[in-house]
Amino acid sequence: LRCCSSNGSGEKERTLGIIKPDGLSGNYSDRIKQVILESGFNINKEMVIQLDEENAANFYAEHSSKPFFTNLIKYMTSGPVLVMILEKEDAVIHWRELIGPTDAGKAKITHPQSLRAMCGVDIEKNCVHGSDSHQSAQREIAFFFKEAPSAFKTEAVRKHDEL
Ligand code: IDP
Repeated sequence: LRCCSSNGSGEKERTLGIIKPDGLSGNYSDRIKQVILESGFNINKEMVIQLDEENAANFYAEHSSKPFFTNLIKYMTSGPVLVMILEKEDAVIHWRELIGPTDAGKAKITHPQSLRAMCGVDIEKNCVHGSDSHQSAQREIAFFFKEAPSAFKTEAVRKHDEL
């Protein structure tokens, strides 16, 4: 976890948010989206997709040598995810603040208002993802929405806006 770098410019920025399989299957999407909109983000695009092992491994390539990698891939492919482009001034840092710390169990104590405290369980099953820097956001948005969206098993795409 590298958290959080902001470009500090006060200009609109885009970040990538994901409601992970436990968040979707736990029916948290509507509550999460409500918090997103109430916090002043625009949801530019969203899609529900089922990641396969290759997709998930590529997305989390930076963690490929970590002991939790295999379980992380199982978790992220255990059901559909909802991927969103979120836009706001300094979106990266604001979205990281909203989701809270990686360990949802700890978040319940230290950041009880955070999304991970609301819908996550532990350090793995933390129900939401947020890009950790402006550079990561650009890579992750391209990963899902620009380069090869056809590489994903897309269940539903809703375009709110053009990129
Ligand atoms: P982040 O999602 O808060 O940026 P990262 O360190 O980038 O956290 O880890 C990516 C994801 O891998 C986490 O959101 C979580 O699902 C999982 N993860 C991170 N650390 C651990 C761990 O120590 N054990 C099990 N899973 C982990």
